[in-house]
Amino acid sequence: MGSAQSAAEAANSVHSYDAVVIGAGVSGMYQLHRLRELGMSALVLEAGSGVGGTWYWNRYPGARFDSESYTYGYSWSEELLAEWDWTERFSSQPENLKYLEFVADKFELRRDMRFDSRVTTAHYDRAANCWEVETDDGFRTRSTFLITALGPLSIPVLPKIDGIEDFAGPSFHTSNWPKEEIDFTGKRVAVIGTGATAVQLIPEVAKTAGRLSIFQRNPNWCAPLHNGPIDQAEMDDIKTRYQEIFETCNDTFAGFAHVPDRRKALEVSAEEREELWERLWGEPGFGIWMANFRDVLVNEEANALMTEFAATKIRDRIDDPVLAEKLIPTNHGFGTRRVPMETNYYEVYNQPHVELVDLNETPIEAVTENGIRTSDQEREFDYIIYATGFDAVTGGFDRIDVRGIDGVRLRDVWAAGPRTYLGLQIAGFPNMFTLVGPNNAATFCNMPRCIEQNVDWVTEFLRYLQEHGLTRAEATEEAMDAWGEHVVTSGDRMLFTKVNSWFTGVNTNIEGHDERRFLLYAAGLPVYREKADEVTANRYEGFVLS
Ligand code: NA7
Repeated sequence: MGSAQSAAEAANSVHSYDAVVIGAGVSGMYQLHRLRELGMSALVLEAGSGVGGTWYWNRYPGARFDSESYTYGYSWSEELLAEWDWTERFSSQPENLKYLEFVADKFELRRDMRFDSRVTTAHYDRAANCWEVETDDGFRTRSTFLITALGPLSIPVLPKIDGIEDFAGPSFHTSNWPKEEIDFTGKRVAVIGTGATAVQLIPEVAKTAGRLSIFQRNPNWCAPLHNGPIDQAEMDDIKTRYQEIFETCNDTFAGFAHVPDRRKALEVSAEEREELWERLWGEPGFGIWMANFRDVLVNEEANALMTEFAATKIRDRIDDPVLAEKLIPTNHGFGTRRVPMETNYYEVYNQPHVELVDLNETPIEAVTENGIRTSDQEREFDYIIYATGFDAVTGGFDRIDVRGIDGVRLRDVWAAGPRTYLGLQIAGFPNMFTLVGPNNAATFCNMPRCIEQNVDWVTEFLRYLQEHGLTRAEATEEAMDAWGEHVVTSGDRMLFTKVNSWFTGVNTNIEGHDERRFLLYAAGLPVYREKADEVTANRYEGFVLS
């Protein structure tokens, strides 16, 4: 075939839309729904074979919400709220995926979605004012607007360990968990990592595994989830209170239903501290993190007291005192990294078939054909599970060749850390909107609450452009600088900005990710919303529109 002919064929096969959305998770699904309201033609490109994003990929046993289920669902359809019943306070992955599939069916979302389509390139064509997007199977689109809904934790990362590919048995990252059920009965299983994912997974695997070895580099401060069923009477009651529930969430720092205590730990008596902490420790969900005294996450002294309380709780549950100390973090205070929520996590370590391998004492030297070799011995395994986390927040962007005006690469613009305006737009990349982008409140949030804010804001912006006959919107460098400054100054007081974790972009498994970069937004949802609404009220100040 001549090259002229193939070029012509390729050009013919470019599909045109008003907007292309990348990702069919919680954000992409809602964004599509709202684009239709604007009368825009839109297509969602999704790497997976179905909708659901996080809940499509993370199928490991034990995967569930840490948000109360009824605070996680979409709030924008009365009908949907009336029709869907949650069966557990913290719903499990299969039910969450079923919910999102139910939404996709109900609003016929799939007809404007293309699955098994991993986007590889997104280039802005200045002359035509459009985005050209290509997927890994050569499908090409052109659209005026590009909306990324990539998810902040969608790029799983394997550890940098020699010999990973040498292991002869099955091994996988928790986020690439196979669709078929795995029977661990009597099997020798290794889990590497002890973050929020591992803490959900480990008690489930321990139920049937013959031997379970947990490879821990650093322990985390885990708190009890206290999950339980929601019966019909309670669900009926929740339905009458939805409006109030969502209002509460939208008024809190991170979109949860847990309202912070107005007092400071350092200003009350030891008895009053103990009283609140005991109560929150006994209550379901993130209350112990989000409804704590208001100085616990910002003042080191207050944090140290809370940290000691949490340490006592761990010691109480571990039979072997030496082992208990290994499970108590010493490199960060309570709540300064993501608090994993647990169900019988600590009790697992009291069981004879479970072993903690402390990698500070005996580091991993290599994965071998039969198992894992640490500095003291080689253990054989039937399965190796990597619960080693993600290339957080910017990872999804880095995997796509995104180029703006004059072919400038987003990767280069963000080389020293992400720069955005409102976490939603970037100078030099006109008409590209980044839902749950870096430095956006949605990165540290009960996700759907912030996602709805993001999507609604972008939708209203697009409506404004439509109504004013405008087709191009681009943040200015100055607006981006000012936002960056606000992100840093408002985040500075939070203790979690001083700790290495995915919040601060530190990942020893990724080249160049050893310095802290601030990926989140730490002034909270209400401040974020106010700032975003101000921009709207001031006719999109900080953007150049044409
Ligand atoms: P996290 O929270 O990033 O945890 C990853 C875990 O894997 C953590 O314990 C890491 O230890 C460990 N890890 C990473 N690399 C290695 C190597 N090379 N060797 C040993 N151990 C390693 O990811 P999760 O999936 O648990 O949770 C992510 C989010 O998903 C969570 O915050 C929720 O919002 C949902 P480290 O502490 O770095 O020493």
